[in-house]
Amino acid sequence: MSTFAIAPEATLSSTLPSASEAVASHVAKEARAGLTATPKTLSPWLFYDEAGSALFEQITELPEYYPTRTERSIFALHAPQILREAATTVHKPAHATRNGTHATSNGTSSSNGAAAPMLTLIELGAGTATKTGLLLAEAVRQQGSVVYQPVDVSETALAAARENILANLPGVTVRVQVADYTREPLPLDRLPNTRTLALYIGSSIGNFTPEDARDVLRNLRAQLLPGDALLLGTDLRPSGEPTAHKTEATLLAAYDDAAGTTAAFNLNVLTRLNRDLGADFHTEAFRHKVFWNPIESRIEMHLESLIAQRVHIPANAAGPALTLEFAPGETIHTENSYKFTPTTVASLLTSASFTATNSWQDPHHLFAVTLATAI
Ligand code: AVI
Repeated sequence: MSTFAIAPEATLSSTLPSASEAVASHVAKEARAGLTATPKTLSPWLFYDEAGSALFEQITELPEYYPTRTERSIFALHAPQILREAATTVHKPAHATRNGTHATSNGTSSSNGAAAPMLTLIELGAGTATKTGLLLAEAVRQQGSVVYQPVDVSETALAAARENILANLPGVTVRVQVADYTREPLPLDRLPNTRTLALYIGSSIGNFTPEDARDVLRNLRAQLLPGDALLLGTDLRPSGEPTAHKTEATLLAAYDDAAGTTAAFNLNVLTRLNRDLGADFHTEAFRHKVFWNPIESRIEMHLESLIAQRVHIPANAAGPALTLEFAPGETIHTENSYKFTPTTVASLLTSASFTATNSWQDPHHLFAVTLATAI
């Protein structure tokens, strides 16, 4: 699986390479593997150096990029119900009925009179946790306090998250964890009568192939107990109905905005390779290219070579010097952003031993937030 991770700084000792050396070697390996493949690819985690992370923050504010604000609007409207259901939904496992067939029961609320468990929130790929404030504030309102465990590979983003939450959200205890959530274990703080609610929001799951997305959710599921909950944010596929608000054009605009911010974000990966690996990409000889792939149900981002050209990468720890040949029109495939239907979300969840219990969409069916139970 290609991951979005670097070795966490916290685990490095003086006998091991420094964090920046570890990142550089990871970048070198990824670039070598991707750029010598046919067709050429680069892993999307390479976008997120300092400049790329700042550009992504700008993307989330663009008028065309609806996912961030739409997901936030769903939380603004439904956070009370989402958290109540996450704390109280009881999943009855599959059982034999009288006539011998199997049945499952989803989304029935606890009615045995026992106090609802307290929720502990864990967030995968939390970054600076700007998306999470509404949910945390509601958890404090319902429970009086909440333990929040943001997980991310970036120690600096987590430090910012902790500072921001401590300053603005009294009642939240923050326990940061520097880790690659795609494959590392996620030690959870478990107190009596608590239930874990894992947050995987922002449609980050959409940047994985279906197989890798399943593996990410399976890694999470392995850390949870039956009855724990997952809140998953997914961008929706246009329905294709003639009256639908969301069309292919909505998607293309979101990934090819008029201000050129997404183009700059995409091209920045070449600047990163020039800086980190001493490569000699001429960024002006490439262009940002986006298309909708309806078969795979994904937006694809590419960097298209405008001319026949050669690019050099000097020898490094990952291997000898490379000369890359580009034909005019040849592309480097830099990102997939998968778009879902309620059915594909439900089957992804099932493949990782979760069952969807409820979901919320905005009125224009741009985005979905799905609550699921670990089974
Ligand atoms: C981080 N991820 C969910 C974004 C997306 O929409 O796939 C990354 C992005 N790429 C271009 N614009 C935004």
